Amino acid sequence: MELFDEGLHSGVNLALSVDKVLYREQTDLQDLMIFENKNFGRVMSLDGSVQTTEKDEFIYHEMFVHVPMLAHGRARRALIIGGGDGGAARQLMKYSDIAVTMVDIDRTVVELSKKYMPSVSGGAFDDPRFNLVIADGCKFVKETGEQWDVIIIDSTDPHGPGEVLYTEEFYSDCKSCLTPGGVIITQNGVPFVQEAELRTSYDRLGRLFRDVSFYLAAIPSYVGGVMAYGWATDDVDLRKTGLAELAARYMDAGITTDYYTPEVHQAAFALPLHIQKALTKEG
Ligand code: AG3
Repeated sequence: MELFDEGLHSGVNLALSVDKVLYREQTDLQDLMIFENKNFGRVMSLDGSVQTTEKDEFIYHEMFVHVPMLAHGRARRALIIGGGDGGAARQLMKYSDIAVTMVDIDRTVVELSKKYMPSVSGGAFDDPRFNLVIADGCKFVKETGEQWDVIIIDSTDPHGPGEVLYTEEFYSDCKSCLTPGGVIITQNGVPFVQEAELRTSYDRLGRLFRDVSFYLAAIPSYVGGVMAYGWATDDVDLRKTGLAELAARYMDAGITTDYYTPEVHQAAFALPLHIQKALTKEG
């Protein structure tokens, strides 16, 4: 039996059985593979790291999208950087009054996800409220004069092509693309095995925004424990949005979810002590 052996983190590997290879190619930009696994369904990997699986993508994408959307409460424009599988876009489309721009560097990822994992994007790519831009996200945020209420940085880990999406310059350019009171969410890895990356993001975002924190969710196919989403905004009240208010907004939005609840939203911001300590540790 063929094994997919992730090796993203040194010293701990995720091994998945490859029940069937559906696609494998070195694109101009990255090494892309789609295969079937009996627990996760179809799995997409880029440069040897799991990006999305059919079975657990809802956890990752619901928490990426509904936490900022419902904390913000009046977001009408959302920007996704990366996110080529369309999972974040699908969650955003659950809001009736939304316009979404997604900027991904690799058109192949978008096309293959649509073909082999259609449930992930769930028609979002064909929605009139969705606008796809194939471009370098760094360049895009530097040059666009437009602004968004919620910016979701759905990137790969900070190695290879994704690394630039973790720099202070990029975060600062994103900040210029935020409407007042807007919020940026980042994919920040699994703190237990990527503690240094957590701290780096905390420092970089902390120099730019009044309120910087993280929230957590366990994504079964991201090995090593819970993963952290970065949270950055100048509106210090957003993170404190109360449970009753979140519940009212969730009801009003009329969306359905399988992981997200207002209670999970609030609880996700409670950081275990070892993570809090990691954030204040000296460089
Ligand atoms: N975004 C997250 C990739 C994380 C990979 N990390 C890992 N395997 N531990 C990819 C795009 C999902 N929409």
